[in-house]
Amino acid sequence: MPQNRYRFCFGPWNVSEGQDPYGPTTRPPQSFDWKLDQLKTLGFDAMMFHDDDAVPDIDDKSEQQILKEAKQLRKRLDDAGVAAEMVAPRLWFSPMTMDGAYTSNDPKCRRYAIDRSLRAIDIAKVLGTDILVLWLAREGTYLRESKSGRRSVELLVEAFDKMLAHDKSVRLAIEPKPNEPMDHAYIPTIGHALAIAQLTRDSKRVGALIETAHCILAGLDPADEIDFAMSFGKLWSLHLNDQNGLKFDQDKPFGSNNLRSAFNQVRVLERNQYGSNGEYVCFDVHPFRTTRVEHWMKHLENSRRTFLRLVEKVRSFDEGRAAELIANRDYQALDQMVIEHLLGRE
Ligand code: GLO
Ligand code: MG
Repeated sequence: MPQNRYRFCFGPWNVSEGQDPYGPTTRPPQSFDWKLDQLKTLGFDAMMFHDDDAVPDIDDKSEQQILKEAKQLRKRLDDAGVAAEMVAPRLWFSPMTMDGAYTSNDPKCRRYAIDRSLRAIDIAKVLGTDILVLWLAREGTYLRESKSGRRSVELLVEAFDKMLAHDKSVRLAIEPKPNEPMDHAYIPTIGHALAIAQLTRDSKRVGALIETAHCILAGLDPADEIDFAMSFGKLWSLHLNDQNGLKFDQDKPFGSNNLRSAFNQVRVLERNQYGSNGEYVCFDVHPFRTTRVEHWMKHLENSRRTFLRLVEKVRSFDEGRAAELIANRDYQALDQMVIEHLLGRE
C-alpha cells in the first residue's frame, strides 16, 4: 500500500466560542494571529477560509478594497508558511440570504449571492487556491410549497455557470448536507452534487467535499460516500468529524462517536490514495461547549492524532487474512478480526 503523506487543515470557525441556539459563548474570542500560531504549532499545513474570514465585513467593501485585503492576508500566510486550502462564500448570514441564496425567490437576493460568490473566487485566486467550497446552507425549503425543486436546480446551475465563466481555473467543491438549517436541502448527498455537475457548462470543474457528519445525517455511510466520489475523481476536499445519529449537526472530534466507521473512512482514503493530487484532510470539528480556554485546541489536536493512529491501524491490518475470510464467506470472523485489531489484540 502506498505510504501517503497527509496534510491537514482547519478553519478559523473551528476555534469556536461555545455559543449554541440556547446559550451564549463560553470562551472569549481569539485573534486570527493566535489561531494561525496554533495551527503551525500543532503541525497543521493549511487553513480554510470563508470569504469574510479572509476579508471581514466584505459586504461593505469595494472590489478593490477586497483584493487589497486579500493580498495582505496572502502575505501573512506566506510569511507563516501556511497555505489557503479553499475559500467558501458565507451565504447564510446576510438578510439577503434569508430565503436561500442562489435559489431565493427574490431576484435581487439571487444577484447578491452570485456577486458575492464571484468576489470569493477573486479572493481564492489571490490566496493561491483554485477551490471554491459551496456549502449550500439555505438552498432548500422550510415548507415544500414555497419553492419549486425543478426551478431550484435550474437556478443552482445558472449560478454555478456564472462562477465557472468568471474564472477559467476555479473548481467548485459542493459540500452536501441534507438538512440544518433547512428542513430539506436541494443537494443532500454526493450523488446529487455529482449529478448536478453534469448540467453545468464545465462538469469537469464541479466536484465535491464530503463531511462525515453530513453523510450520517443523510443516513449514509461516510466511507461509501468517499469511495463513490473518488470513483469519479471528484473528491477535492474532506471535512472529517463525527456525529451521534440523527440530530443536530454535532461536529464532534474525528472518531469520537464511532471508531470503526472512522477506521473505514481512513481505509478508503488510503485505498484511493486521497491526497496524492494535493488534497488536504480538514477537520470541521468544534470544541464541546464545556471546554476550558486552556484546552481549546484539543478537539483539533485529537482529531489529527486519531486520524494518524488510524492510518497506522489501516496499514497494519492483515489484508491477506481478510481476503481469505472473505473468500470463505466467513464474515463472522472478519467482523471479530476488525474488532480485535481496533482493540489492539491480534
Ligand atoms: C456546516 C458546514 C460548514 C462548512 C463551512 C465551509 O454544517 O459543515 O462548517 O463546512 O462553512 O463552507
Ligand atoms: Mg463542513
